[in-house]
Amino acid sequence: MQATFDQKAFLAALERQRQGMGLRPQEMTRRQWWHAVSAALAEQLNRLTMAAPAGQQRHVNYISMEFLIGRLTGNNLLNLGWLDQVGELLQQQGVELVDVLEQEIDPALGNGGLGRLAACFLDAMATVSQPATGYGLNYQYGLFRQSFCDGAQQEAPDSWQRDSYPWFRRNESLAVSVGFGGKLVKDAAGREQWQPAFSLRGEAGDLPVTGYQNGVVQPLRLWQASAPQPFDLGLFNDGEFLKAERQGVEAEKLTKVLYPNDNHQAGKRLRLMQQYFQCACSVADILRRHHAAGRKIEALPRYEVIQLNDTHPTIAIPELLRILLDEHQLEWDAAWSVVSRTFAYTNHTLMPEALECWDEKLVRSLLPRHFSLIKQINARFKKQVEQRWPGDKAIWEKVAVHHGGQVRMANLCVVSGFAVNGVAALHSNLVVKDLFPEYYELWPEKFHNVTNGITPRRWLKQCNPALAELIDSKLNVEWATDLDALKGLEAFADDTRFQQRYRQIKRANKERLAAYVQQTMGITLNPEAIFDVQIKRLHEYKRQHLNLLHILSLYRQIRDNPQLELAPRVFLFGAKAAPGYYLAKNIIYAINKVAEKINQDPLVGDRLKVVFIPDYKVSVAELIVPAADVSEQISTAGKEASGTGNMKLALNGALTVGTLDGANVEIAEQVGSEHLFIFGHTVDEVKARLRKGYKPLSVRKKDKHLNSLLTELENGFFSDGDKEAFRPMLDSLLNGGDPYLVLADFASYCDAQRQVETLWRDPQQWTRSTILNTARTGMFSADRAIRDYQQRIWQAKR
Ligand code: 26W
Repeated sequence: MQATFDQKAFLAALERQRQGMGLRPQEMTRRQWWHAVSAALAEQLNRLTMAAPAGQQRHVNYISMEFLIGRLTGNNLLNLGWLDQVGELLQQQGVELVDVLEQEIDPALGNGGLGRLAACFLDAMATVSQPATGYGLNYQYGLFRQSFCDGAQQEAPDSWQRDSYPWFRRNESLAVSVGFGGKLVKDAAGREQWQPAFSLRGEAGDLPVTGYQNGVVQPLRLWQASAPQPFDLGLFNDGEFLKAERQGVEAEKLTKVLYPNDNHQAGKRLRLMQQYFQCACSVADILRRHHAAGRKIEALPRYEVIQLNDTHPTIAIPELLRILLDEHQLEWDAAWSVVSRTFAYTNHTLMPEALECWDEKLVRSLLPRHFSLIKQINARFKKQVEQRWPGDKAIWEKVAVHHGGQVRMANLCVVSGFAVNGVAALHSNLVVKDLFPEYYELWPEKFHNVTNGITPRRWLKQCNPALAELIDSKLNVEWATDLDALKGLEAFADDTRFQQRYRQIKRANKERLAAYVQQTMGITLNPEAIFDVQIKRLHEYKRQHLNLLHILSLYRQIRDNPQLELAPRVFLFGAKAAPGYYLAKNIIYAINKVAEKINQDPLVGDRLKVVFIPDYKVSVAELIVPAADVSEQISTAGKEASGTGNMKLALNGALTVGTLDGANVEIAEQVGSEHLFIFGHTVDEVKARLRKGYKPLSVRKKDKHLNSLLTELENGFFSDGDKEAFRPMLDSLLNGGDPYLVLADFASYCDAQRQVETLWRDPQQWTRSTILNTARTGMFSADRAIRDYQQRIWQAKR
């Protein structure tokens, strides 16, 4: 049931907002309009807030350190079905809604894929009426803002102004107190009790998650740290004023900033504090709801499931155990039974440097009781392992939760949870075969695959309204909630008029992007060119430098043969590198320096353009995705768990150039391998090649063309004679063993790119393939992913 729009109430609320600003309508800036409209809408939502009906379903508590939600105002209007009405009301006041929506600063409370997935899943859970609460942190600074200075990445803090963000609904009564540090003491009965050294206060700010035109609104509850209130009078009176004051400072720091690392654990104390703070607040909140419903603590798993978005919230496991044992006085077996039926864990990466391990000294000093419980879990598990593999030390060393002075969070999740899943078919197989083979032997029933998905509301209807309308005109179904219905477009793949409309829409989207690039970067793009797009975090395994080598190859060919006929191509990049990831920043620098040279070389003309769009974020993705012709998904096979940009781009009619990695495999299965360009070593071939002793220098030696490209990077041709400019990147490729097989995949990649060029020259066939991509990517709806979670994990009979 769609929520009805109360025009009168909305206008009154808008008027109150305006009066609060003390301005006349014509005096208001567009930013002020955005604020007023959003606040007025938030007020309307608060009045009609309706959770999904509980029924028999377990309530899902989705805990994630990151929610990369993107702008909310436009998305909420779309989901509520109020876009047109609000647009008209504003027009009557001489204000354009699209301009107003552009004013919103992206809430960038995430790094990349994992955070964006969490946002898509909240949207889908509300849409399929899966009762759910998202739990995260309310960072004062989201992911840094990126700019380029002479081609090098510069970072600036992202002050997104959470304190005045109009969508927050703050609720004092939900505040939680969270302890840290201190020591363990024995109570009268000889049980261990935790005496924290100090505590912080967690305040809840809820953002509304709206289902698609079904009246459902559920909270994304973000915790913000503050000093315990009222001011700790006890300490004050004891003369420990300074200590109390220090707590205030710590509190300030705790939720100040999102760690900008993606796929790399730094092991910082403050990060562990963030993790525990978030988990303690969230578990307390879940239990508060459970008790308020008058339910017994032992019944928790019947009503609640806690889904851990990677291992970042793992500490919630010993936290729940602690509460059951120490506060509810349950015996171990009873407490363990509750815990081990409540938690499910999603793995999002196999990269060894991303698997979280915490130094036991850190855990013990910050969370002594939790550390003690982890040791007990470990000791009990050891008995099980000893029974299954008597005397096998090697296996124990692999599967232990606590070993060699480290606490391994992924192992804790697998041992304590009832389900573990990977995020694409290939990835889930590798989770079982390479990461957790012994656990799979012990508990095969715990392991699942749930292929990722994206919300078609934001990633088609909102970002590509013209295509959405074209689809509406052909399909008589609500495809936005039934994305498989896009199959109906297959019938139009060869229809000349439909093809023409599809091409026109792509063309208009490319013009819109070109205007943005012109305005923000002063670079003119030819919308006739192939828009070849690689948008994702910058990481060696994602191989933006492989893309770069291909660009260099085209440039070399043009200079060798100035008459060369090339389909004009614009290479577009969008990517942030973690500030401490030196090599990744060097790759950005290299792409920018090459871009400079190529873009100003008159010999090149319109044939090549290279553009690194600064400050890539959700709102920029919404511009790029509908404008892409080619989608670069070129990770080393086995390294990209799933990818979700690949899905967004395919759905919007870009053709994939990709390795057989992550969800690319399933995209190829769905759309048919003749409608994308697969290249490169497969997972097994990668393994075999590395086993045999891969020598990048011998690849270079055998390939004269590749050699000439590398030489030009080395000799300063692209860097005003600076021969050191790209040293880190070149060193890793040539002297560092090229661990991601960039050189090994180069030839095959160039082959695939030649096929792209060939198909592009046949516009009918190209368009046919793009239409089939849109028609056949329905399974990548986040709604399907959520239903898979329901069937396989959350609501499965045990
Ligand atoms: C502790 C540092 C750290 C930070 C973030 C380690 C790992 C991460 C994330 C798990 C990295 C990440 O975002 N992984 C991506 O998750 C997406 C959603 O499942 C997948 O589509 C991507 O393939 C995967 O790289």
